[in-house]
Amino acid sequence: MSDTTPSAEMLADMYALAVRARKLDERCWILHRQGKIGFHISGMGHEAAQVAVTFAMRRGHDLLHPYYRDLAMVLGCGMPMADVLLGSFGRAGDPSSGGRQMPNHYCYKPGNVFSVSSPVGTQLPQAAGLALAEQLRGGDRVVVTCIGEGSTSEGDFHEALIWAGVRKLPMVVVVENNEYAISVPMKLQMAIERVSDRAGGYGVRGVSVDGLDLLASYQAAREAVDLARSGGGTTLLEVRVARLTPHSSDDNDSVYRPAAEKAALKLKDPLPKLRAQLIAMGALSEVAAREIEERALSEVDAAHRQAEAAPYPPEAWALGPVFAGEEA
Ligand SMILES: Cc1ncc(C[n+]2csc(CCOP(=O)(O)OP(=O)(O)O)c2C)c(N)n1
Ligand SMILES: [Mg+2]
Repeated sequence: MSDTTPSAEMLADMYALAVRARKLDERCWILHRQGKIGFHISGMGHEAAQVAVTFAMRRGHDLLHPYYRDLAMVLGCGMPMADVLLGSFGRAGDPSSGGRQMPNHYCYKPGNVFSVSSPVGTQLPQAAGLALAEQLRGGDRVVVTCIGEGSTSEGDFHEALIWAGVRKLPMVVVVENNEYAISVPMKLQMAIERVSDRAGGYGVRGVSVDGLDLLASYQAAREAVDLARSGGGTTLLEVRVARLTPHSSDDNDSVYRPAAEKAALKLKDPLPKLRAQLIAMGALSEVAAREIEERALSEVDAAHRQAEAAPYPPEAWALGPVFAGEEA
């Protein structure tokens, strides 16, 4: 057993984070179908990998530049559920944008979570810039940034990875490979089997791991974060996950995803597997698991009530402020 093996207490905390993300995610789909929120994009199927990466970070110290599926990561970095839902409901108190961004464009300054931008891939050069700044300052913070496999075809990815390799930046680039970019399957996105095979071309370390397996993902993420902190440079960490939902609330995946493939997705859900694994290991009892699940649901209910009752932004906010210092 390596010294990075999580304790039973930490495993229970990891399960709790995965469950909190799942319950909130499920509530958002319900709210969307009820016509109460305008949009939702899901992290379902990505949670084990996201929890693993979050726990590998020094949360509140390291920096996270996430993408739209990273619900478990932003919750793990301290973003309250109510803040997430204030964004979903487009309310004035939304910390990401005062209710003017699309939902799931997370930002949480107290947890060092940088703002998600809609054009995919833009977080990569921004994260490389943060990592370069940290390196120049002589700090020990690691920058973790996440991206879907489809978005690694963007020039932004290429440019960021070049910098990462040349400057040995203290960064981990997590590629959440769910094998689809909206409707485009992986074999039409790239002519390689593993996204991590791209790493060598930039002079960075490339690792692929089963992102449905929390323990394997945690070991891989810890190695990558520790290496980055100790001056060993960037790792491109590919976590092989499953997109359990359509691309977003506004997508119909039945038109491009074979029915048999969709049916098989249930078997890929990382949460029941994690639950059974932790109980078998003795890290969780059935009662403790149920308590975690009930607590998460109560937290979602409270956040839901709070966000739905919150006021909308004033009309004038629609015209500003967009830039710092600008008045509405
Ligand atoms: C520059 C840019 N091009 C296209 C889009 C539209 N778009 C939004 S998400 C997405 C798919 C991204 O797929 P992937 O990177 O695999 O992430 P996933 O959604 O599968 O997690 C696309 C094409 C966009 N937002 N930005
Ligand atoms: Mg994808």
